[in-house]
Amino acid sequence: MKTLKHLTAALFAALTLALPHLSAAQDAQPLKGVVLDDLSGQSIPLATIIVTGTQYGTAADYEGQFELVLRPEHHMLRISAVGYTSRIIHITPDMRQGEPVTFRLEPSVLNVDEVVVSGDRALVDDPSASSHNQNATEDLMDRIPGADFIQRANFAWEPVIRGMNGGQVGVVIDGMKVVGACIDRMDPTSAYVEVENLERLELTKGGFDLSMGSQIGGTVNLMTQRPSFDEDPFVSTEVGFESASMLRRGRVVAGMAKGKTSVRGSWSYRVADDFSAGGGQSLPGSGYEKNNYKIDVTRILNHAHQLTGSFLADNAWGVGYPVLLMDATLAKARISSLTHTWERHMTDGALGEAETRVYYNTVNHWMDDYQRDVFDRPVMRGMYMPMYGKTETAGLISRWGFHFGPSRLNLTLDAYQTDSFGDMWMFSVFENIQDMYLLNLGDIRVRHGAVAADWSTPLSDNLVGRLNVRWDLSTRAVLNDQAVAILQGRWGNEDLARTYSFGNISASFEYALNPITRLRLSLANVARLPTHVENYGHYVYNYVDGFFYTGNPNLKPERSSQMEIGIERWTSRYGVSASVFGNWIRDYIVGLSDAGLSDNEIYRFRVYQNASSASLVGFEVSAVADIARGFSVAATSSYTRGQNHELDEPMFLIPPLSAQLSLRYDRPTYWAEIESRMAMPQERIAESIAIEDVTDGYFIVNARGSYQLQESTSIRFGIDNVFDTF
Ligand SMILES: [Cu+2]
Repeated sequence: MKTLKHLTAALFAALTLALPHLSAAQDAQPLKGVVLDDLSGQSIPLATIIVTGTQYGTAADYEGQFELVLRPEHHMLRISAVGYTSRIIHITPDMRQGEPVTFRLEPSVLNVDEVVVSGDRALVDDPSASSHNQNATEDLMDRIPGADFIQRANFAWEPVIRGMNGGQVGVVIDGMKVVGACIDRMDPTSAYVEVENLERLELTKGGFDLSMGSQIGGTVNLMTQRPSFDEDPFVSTEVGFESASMLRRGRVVAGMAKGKTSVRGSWSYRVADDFSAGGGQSLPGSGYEKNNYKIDVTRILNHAHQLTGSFLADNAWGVGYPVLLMDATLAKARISSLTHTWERHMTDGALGEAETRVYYNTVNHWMDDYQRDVFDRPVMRGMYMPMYGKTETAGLISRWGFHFGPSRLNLTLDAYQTDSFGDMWMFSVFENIQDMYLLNLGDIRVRHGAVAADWSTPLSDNLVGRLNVRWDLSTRAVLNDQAVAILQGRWGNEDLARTYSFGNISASFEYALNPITRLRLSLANVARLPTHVENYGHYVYNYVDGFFYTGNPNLKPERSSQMEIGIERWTSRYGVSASVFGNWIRDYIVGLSDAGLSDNEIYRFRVYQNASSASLVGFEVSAVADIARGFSVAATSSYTRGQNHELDEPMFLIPPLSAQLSLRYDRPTYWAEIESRMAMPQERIAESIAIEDVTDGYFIVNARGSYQLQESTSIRFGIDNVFDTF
């Protein structure tokens, strides 16, 4: 019985079928190429070359050379390498005649973690590359040192980057803002995207990249798949099972191209029961059910112009949130966009590429506690509280890339408007207590416009500089009269509308000590805006501290000065990368007790305020080495220490020191991996601002493998948490 329980806590398997596979061989002409550093002219070893939208590709050798067999028609290749900005390049027939073509990549200067979803064998040399169990979008970020999650349920985890979360971290989908509709943050933006929707994920730690938004903690950009013109009509299916929550899932992806039009569609479904946390302990009420579909149509207008229409729908229902007072009955997102891309071929002219996207999305969220025992809980006893939330966002994001000799300038225009609404009922189970209606977010309208410039240029033979500047203008107002009356009751009869205007700047320098070793220094002075809930929320229950929160229209933006020093060294046998960072936050937005309202045992109130300051310091280190033919070992570790100076105590929700170590064996048709993950106990806890507990450390072992049964069928399997540790 013990053994059976042990196994049911851990097994997973997935079977992928792809029919028919990419037939590259017909009338094939090989493309010969060499990948070089745009600034130094040195070859870049082990770059990855993938036909966009497919799993088909190759890797360059240590001299940067590669050969790829391609069909005669249209081709878009994505070339990427660790430490460089990926490039998508249009391959024309004349590039395939004879001489190797030179492809140049620019050093990213910033520390960007890129996780490629398709062609998962490609980036094995990057220790954070995710080639394992891709059940959900979270799995793609799981191995990146410095990235953690707040897990309130069995899915829809909220990303935490270097101890920063919520409004401090920007999560966008293809650069688009999608604002969660749950005031309890059950629905981070990443919850609305499934793995089969994605081509890759880019994660930047800290406030150094300002092209996606002004934030102080980091950016996650979920970049979705586009239709490809390089494949025969295809259908790919995958089914998976995971015993820890009896997860059953299925995916279908299909695509075809005809002439100048290409279509790609995907559909997936997942259902899970209660999750077993290890040690035979099941978490009651943690199941969920979800589906997702996406369709994209691309039309080539001429050799340089393309138009893509996209629609994504995501539905999750019956989602149990064991950590919260409530469960989500239904969470729906509808995301649509129209994108125009323009690309000049290779060399001539200053303007290299331009992309403009208009978008519109809605998120609806229903939650309640009808499944909970409301008689026996300390907060809101004897009260059912169904809640509803909705956001509607329309926006435009436009990027322009210019080349001036070896220098490069990217300009971004980012504008959007979001309307948010949230309300709740309180139905008492006792006859003598009246029902109550609460407006948590009374039609909050946020209008936001920003311009950003990103300039990189060589400063000497060995030194590259990158400068990011961004200016944001945001207006926000409460449109619902009832909500205006409530907030004016707390804040006085003044106008509640606010306008924020502020600038951000970051600079990075990368110094090549020698061709394989690079040092990086990044500096930033950036700010993030209060969220609409922090400005105008009313009676918002915060699960972290158990207080009800009132928004504060008078909040100042949270400002951060930060610095990061990094080193990277990549050779043919091993790679090492390490960073240390410091982050000083002023006007740190936290909940402090509300003088305007009195607490009692059941209802305790706080208001968002700017605390004086907080600071975070930490490090990340990762290394990978080829130890023998086919064998490689990878290790990562990260640590963050946060201190709230106003209260002179640790910041809350800071992850402990953690590490991973994995041994991998790779052959052309199969791979196997054994991985250990560990975390130290977290004893630095916030006791006055939150009610945190000391958490224990843990050590778990995972084993995984994949085997290609035939050309178009593969099976992936594994045991997570082999020793079934709680
Ligand atoms: Cu919710």
